[in-house]
Amino acid sequence: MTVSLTRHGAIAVVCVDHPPVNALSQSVRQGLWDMIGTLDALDDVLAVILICAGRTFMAGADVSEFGKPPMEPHLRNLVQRIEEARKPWIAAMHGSALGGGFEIALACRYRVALATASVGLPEVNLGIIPGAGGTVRTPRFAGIEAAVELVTTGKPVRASKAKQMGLIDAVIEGDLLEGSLAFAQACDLANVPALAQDRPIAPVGPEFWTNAEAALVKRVRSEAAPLRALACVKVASERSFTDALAFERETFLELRGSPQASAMRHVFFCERAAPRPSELNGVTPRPVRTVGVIGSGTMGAGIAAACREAGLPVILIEQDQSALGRGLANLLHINDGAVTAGRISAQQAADKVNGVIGQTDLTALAEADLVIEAVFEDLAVKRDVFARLATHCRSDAILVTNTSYVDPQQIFEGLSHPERFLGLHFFSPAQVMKLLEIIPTAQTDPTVLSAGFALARAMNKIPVRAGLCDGFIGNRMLKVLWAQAERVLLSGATPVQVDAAMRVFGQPMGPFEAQDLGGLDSADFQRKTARARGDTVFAPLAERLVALGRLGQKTKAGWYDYPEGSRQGQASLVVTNVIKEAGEEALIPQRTWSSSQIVDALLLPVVNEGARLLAEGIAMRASDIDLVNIHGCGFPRWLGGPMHWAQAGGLSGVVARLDALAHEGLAEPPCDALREHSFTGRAF
Ligand code: 3H9
Repeated sequence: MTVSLTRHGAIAVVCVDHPPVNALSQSVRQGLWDMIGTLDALDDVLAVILICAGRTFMAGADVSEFGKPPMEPHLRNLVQRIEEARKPWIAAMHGSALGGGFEIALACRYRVALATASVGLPEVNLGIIPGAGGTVRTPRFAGIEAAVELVTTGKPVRASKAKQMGLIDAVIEGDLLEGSLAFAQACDLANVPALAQDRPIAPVGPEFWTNAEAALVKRVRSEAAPLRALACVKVASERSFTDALAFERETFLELRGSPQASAMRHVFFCERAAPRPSELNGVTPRPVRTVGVIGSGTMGAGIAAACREAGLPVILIEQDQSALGRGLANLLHINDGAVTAGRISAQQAADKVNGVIGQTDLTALAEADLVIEAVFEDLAVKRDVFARLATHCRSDAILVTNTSYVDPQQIFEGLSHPERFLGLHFFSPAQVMKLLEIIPTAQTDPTVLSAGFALARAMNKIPVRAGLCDGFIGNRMLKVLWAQAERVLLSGATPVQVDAAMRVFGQPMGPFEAQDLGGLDSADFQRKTARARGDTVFAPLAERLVALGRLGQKTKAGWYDYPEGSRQGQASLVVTNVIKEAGEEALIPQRTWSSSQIVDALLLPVVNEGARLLAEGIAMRASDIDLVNIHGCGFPRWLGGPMHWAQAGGLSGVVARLDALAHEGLAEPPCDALREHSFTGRAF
C-alpha cells in the first residue's frame, strides 16, 4: 500500500511508502486524500501523525509528472484539505522534506523532525516556484526575510535551524515514530496552534524589497524563477491569504510551461542518470577502501580532500619531507576554508585531516585499492610514476591518472595489467568542482570503470564518461569557445564587449575574465604540447599576451590590466593594440558586433563541436555534454547545456547561423552530424 494506516490508541499513523523518495505522485496524493476522509470520520482518533517509509519524507511533487496532463487530486487541494482536516495532523519528517512534501508539512498543525532531516523549497532549481502554498505559508511561520532566503535560493535547512526559524515545532532524538507519538501525546490538542492563514506577517519596509531584488538580479542574472518567487512572497505579505495563493498558482503554472523549467528538468534527470550509465548495469565495481594520492600540490591536495569527503582514508605521497609538509599545509588550508565558510565543523575538519597519512615512499601504497596520480602534466613524468607504481602496488589495484589533456592510453602504454588503468579528470579546485570526467582506455576493465563511477558518487560528484582525445569533452569544447572569442576580437569586438555579452547570456564570467583568473600560462603550455604533436592551434592573441608576460591576474596584466590590489580588470591599451596589430597583419575585415551575435559566434561552434564529439563517440550522450558544460565550463543551468539549448531553439536555425558565420570566415561550417540532426529532426 502506498499510503497505509496504523493505530496507536487515539493517535492514527499515516505512512507513505513510495520509493525511492516518496514523491507526491498521483497514487500518493489519492491515498492521502482518501485517508483524510477516513480519519475525519473516526471519532476516536484525536491526532494524525504523517510519516514516511524509506530514506526520506516526501521529497516533493513527482517531477516526472510535469509536462503531462495534470491528474486529480491536485497537490494544492490536498494541502488545503490537510489544513482543514477535522483532526490535527503532525508531520514527522526524516531525510529531505522538500517542495510539495514540505508544503504538506506546512499545512499540518505541527511539524517535528529528526535532527538529521532537512526541509526546504528547492523549486527554483527546477525553474519553477512552490505551487502549493509554499511562498504564502512560509512567511507566516518564519517571517519574510527567512521565506525569501528559502524560496529564492532553494537551499534546504537542517532541522535545528528550521526550529529556530519557526518552521518546525520540535527536533526528535532517537526513533522518529516513538518521538512523534510522545510529542502527540504531550500536545494540548484542545489548544492547537493557529493555521498559517490565521497568522499575521510582520511587515518589512519598501527598501527591503528593493534591496532583495537588486541582490537577486545580480546573483541569478537571467534565471527567471528566483525573481518570480520573490514577487510571490511580496504579494503574500501585501494581499490576503487567498489572493496570494491565487497569485502563486498563476506564477507556478506560467513557469512550469516555460523553456527554463523544461531545461532545468532536463538537467535534473541528466544529473541523476549520470552516476549510473546503462552500459555499466550489472557490473560490480572493484571495491575501494583505501586511496593513495601522488602529488600534493593544489590538485593533489584537492583530490585528497575530495577522497576524504567520500570517507576514504588517504595515503598522500610526496618526493620528500619538505614537499610533504607543504602538501599537508595545502590540505589544512582547504579544510580551514570549509570551516570558515561554515560548510563543516572544526571537528569534522580535524577528522578529515587525521584521515590522511603523509609518506615519501611508494611502498606505503602496497595495500592501496586505488592510487590517483596528480603530478605535472607531462607524459614522461607521468609514465615514470606509473612504471614505479606498477611495481609497488597490488596487481589488482586501480591505477588512475588525473590529467586534463595528456593521453591516458600513452601514459599507460606497455605496463602490466592494462585492465586496471583509468583516467580521471578533476576540475580545479578538485574538492569543490562537481564534475569528474572518467576516461577509460581501450583495455580498462568494466569493474574498474564502474569503480570510477562509484568513487565519483561517493565524492558527491557528477561523473561523465569521455573518450580519448585532446582535452576530452570539457577542455576540447572550451578550446573552441576561446578560439571563437579571439576570432570575434580580431574582427572588431573588444574583450569588455565579449565578456559582457556572455555574462548577460548567463555565464558567471566571460571567457577573457575567466582566462585572467585561471592564468594564461597553463593553456599556453597545453598549446605547446599540442603543436609538438603536430596539431593546429588557434590562439594568436593569447600567445602574444603570454609572450608579453601578461599571464592574467597573477601578473596584474592579462586580457585586462589589474591595478595594484584590485581584482577588477580594466580595459587595457596594450591589449587593444595587440588585437589591432594582429587583425591588420591577418587582413581580417572589421565589423560591428551585437551581444546576441557575440553569443552566437562563441556558442554555435561549441554546439558544432558537441555534435562532433558525439559522432566520434568521445561523448556517449548529449546530456553528458550538457552536464560537462554546466558543471565544468559555467554554462547557465537554466538553459539546459549547449546541446539542449541548441535543440530547444531549433537546429535548423543553428545550422543556418553557423553557415553564415562560416561564410564570413568566423567559424567552421556545421559538421555532417549537426546537419543530419537538423535535417532529420532527430534528437541528439
Ligand atoms: C515541487 O514539489 C512542486 C510543488 O511546489 C508544487 C506542485 C504543485 N520526483 O537524487 P537521487 C528520483 S517540485 C520524481 O539520486 P538522493 C530521482 O530521479 C519538486 N523523482 O537521491 C532518482 O531516480 P532514479 C521539489 C524524483 O538520495 C531517485 O529519486 N523537490 C524526485 O541522492 C533518487 O534520487 C525537489 O526538487 C522527484 N521530486 O537525494 C527534490 N526526486 O533512481 C528533488 C528524486 O530512477 N530531489 N527523484 O534515478 C532531490 O533533491 C533528491 O532526490 C533527494 C534525494 C535529496 C530527495
